[in-house]
Amino acid sequence: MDLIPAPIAVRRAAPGGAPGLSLDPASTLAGAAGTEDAERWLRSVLGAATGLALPRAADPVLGLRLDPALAPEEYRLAVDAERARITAGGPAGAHWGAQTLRQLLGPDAYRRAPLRRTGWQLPVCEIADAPRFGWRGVLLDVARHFLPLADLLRFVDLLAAHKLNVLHLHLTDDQGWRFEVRRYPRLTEVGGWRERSMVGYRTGNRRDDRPHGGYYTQDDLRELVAYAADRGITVVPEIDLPGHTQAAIAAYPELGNTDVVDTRALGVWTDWGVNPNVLNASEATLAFFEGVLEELLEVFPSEYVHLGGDECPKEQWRASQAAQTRIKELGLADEDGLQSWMIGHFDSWLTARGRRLIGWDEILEGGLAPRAAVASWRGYAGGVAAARAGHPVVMCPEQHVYLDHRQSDGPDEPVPIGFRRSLADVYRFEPVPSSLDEVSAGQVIGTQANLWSEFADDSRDLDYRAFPRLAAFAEVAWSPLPRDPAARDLADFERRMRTHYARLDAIGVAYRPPAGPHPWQRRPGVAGRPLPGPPPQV
Ligand code: TNX
Repeated sequence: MDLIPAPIAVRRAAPGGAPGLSLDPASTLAGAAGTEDAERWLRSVLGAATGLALPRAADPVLGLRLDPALAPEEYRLAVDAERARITAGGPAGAHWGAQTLRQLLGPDAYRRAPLRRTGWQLPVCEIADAPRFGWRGVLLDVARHFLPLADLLRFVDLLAAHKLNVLHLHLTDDQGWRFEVRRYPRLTEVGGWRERSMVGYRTGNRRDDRPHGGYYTQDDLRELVAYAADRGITVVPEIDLPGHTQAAIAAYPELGNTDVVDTRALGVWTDWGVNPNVLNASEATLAFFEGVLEELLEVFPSEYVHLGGDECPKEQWRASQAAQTRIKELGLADEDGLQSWMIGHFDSWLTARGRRLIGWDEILEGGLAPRAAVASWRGYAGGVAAARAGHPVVMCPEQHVYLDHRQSDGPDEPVPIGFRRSLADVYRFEPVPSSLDEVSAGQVIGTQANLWSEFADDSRDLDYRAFPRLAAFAEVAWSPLPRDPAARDLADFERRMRTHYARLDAIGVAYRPPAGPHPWQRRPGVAGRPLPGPPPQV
């Protein structure tokens, strides 16, 4: 069956016993109340792959229903020689059950037109399944390189196929602003485009002369949110502040530290790295971003809203008379206090609107806002501190689950950066460090793999960096693996991966082959970043 991610429990009929359930033109499909989205999805993907119409019927061959005794994402799948039944706690669970059913039909079930009309068979089995974590996320950086909506929708399908349920969309950064804000049109008119891009790591000192950019209209993003929701996925938007904001400052120079730099001379940044041009902390700037967030909340219904908070150099605030006056007026200790105060402002602002702020672990510096959740990226330490203080935590340490980082230190790896993490390394990633006691461990609501895009400039590049490692990550986030990485059955995972590669082939995913990149996946002559030391252990 080679299911990925592995379910909690599988019972199979003895080999040579039951013949399995065959699907043919007489097969029917119907979902009871609450499973409509999963039913529609299953009919559309299986219909495309098999050519079967799968009409509704009172007593269908393939049936879906809800059972309130199960948790919302929990499902059971039972197949006998006559029918298959998916029973789930909620709509998302019904979708995960339907995804498992598709895996059971074999790799050809991932194609979008039938290779054959017969021979579609499900093995007789009983599966009981539910996720380990409620937040099984992937960050996509659509700011450094814009990803067209069609590619983004395809990526949602890939997440759903791996039972991942959060798409964290990094919508703004120094190099581009991708979210249409109707009251501030310059954010996308000016902030959505840059003149050129750095090619590869900065030491290579290479640039192209090709303008780059793009943005999503609010309707584009409403479509994305609905498409994801149909598949059990929540889109969590990120507006990064107060650092990583040069694109916004280029559009509206009054947002920057105008008493320190001539912000009117700033364009959208064309380099990669950490940028000194950050927001000022005036009332007007807070009000501006409240305006941005008002429109953001209308598009994204997610409970969590990510406000960044990472990598905000404080030099300009140290040099700015206005910032220093603000620090004194507010009775703050220093510049870290000022950033913490800004994040705290939006923490209350979001709370008052029934939402919740999540930020990168730098938001701990200068004091963590009362309701904020922390995405721990610089390692486990920020997440551990936040969990002990009773805050929700998403573990995404860059040493382990940054999928923009190199998969090997071989000479052919395209634009290699960061830590070296192979498929096996990601399989051994443990989101909950053993230093946390049981209560604090309960604050770890989940885990996330982050896919930054400075060095991945299109969908195929993203595929290469994300896969196959995202399959291992999905199993870490979903399956009840031993917490001790050494106790995990890597050989079994690798065996199941053989079938999974065939699924990825059928979808058309440009993954990194186990033996190394195809010639067309290499980027000879484009500089990467030298390998740092080995990652710290849990
Ligand atoms: C650090 S992760 C960043 C990103 C970069 C990434 C590259 C984080 C919160 N900040 O801005 O894209 O490294 O791996």
